[in-house]
Amino acid sequence: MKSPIQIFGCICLLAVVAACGNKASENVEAEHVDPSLKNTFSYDFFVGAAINNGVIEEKDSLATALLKKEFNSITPENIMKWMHIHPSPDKFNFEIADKYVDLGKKNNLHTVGHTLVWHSQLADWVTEVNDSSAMTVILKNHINSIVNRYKGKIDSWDVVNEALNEDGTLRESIFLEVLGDSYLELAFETAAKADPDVQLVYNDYNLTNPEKRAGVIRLVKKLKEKNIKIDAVGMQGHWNLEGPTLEEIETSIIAYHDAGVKVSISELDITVLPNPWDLEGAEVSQNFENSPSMNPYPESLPDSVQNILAKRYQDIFKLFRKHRDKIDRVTFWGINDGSSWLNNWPIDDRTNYPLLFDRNYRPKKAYESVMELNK
Ligand code: 9MR
Repeated sequence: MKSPIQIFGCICLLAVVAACGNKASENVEAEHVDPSLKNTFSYDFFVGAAINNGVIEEKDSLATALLKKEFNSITPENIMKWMHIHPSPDKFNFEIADKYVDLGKKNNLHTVGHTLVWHSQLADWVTEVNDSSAMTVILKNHINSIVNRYKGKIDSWDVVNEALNEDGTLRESIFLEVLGDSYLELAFETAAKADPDVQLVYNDYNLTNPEKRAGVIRLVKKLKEKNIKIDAVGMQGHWNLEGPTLEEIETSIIAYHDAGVKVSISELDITVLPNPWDLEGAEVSQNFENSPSMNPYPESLPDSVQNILAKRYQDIFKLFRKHRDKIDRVTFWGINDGSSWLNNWPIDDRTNYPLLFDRNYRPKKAYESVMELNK
């Protein structure tokens, strides 16, 4: 026999369940899903991580475990760059790239290719080419060979990387020098022909700066006018605690979307260290001297800074969610602080804390603050 209080309780519970309808069942379902970044944003966008050789070859078991639990997209941090994958005219190194793609398929991860055409980490032999027909053949062969090999397995290609200067003009590079600005069209056209179904991305840093943003939009419009496929702009997102502002990020997301492409946040990390000469962006050729004032947290990050980082990440993810119709992917540039490139750039051998997981692969306050958006 149930007491009157129990009966009253049951009636109330039934009433609440009936009133909540689907929401109640959604909540029950949510309880059975492991809390993770990918589940928190499963209705919004993919959440990815750039991975290095240790993860690709599954030698870093803690990183692999985090990858499988938290993320549903991967980007190869270095192994598909020209100097690694195509080191001499007739030699392609596909072994590790094959492992990367297999890891993605085996674990049902949205798999990104990075990057087909870039002035940096280029093979030396390409910089010696000075004839435009030879360069056309080389560029087409490079793109065709790689895109074809991974057709149907790579979901998104960074076709051209960092082709613009800060003022929105085209950056000096061997490709620009030998082929003129049509090299971008050639690259996108060739990639689209090799795999008509793969997403094609233009990827760059500082894409919240108005002049550079205008340059990207000119590029997108030019390709579209010529009926050349481009699907997304990759805003890298190498940011710091103060900048770019949320307004600058939002204006840019909207501007790229209005130009008719998706936005991928392709290389997100937030440096907490001082910036020599207030350097912005991710120009890899810049490097500066180390000193104690430039490396203020060699042992651990003070709570006060953890909190600022946590708030910054939460604000940014709130903004990303607000624009979920425009953003298809948010990829962190690394899995945990220990493996971030920002420990060695723009000054060698510092201790930086730019990601959501610490050096022991444990979630930081910044992780919790992003996960709070689950509620
Ligand atoms: O994270 C990458 C680092 O390990 C390499 O040394 C560096 C060399 O160029 O490239 C880093 O990744 C870059 C990415 O490919 C393109 N955008 C800027 C990234 C950070 O430099």
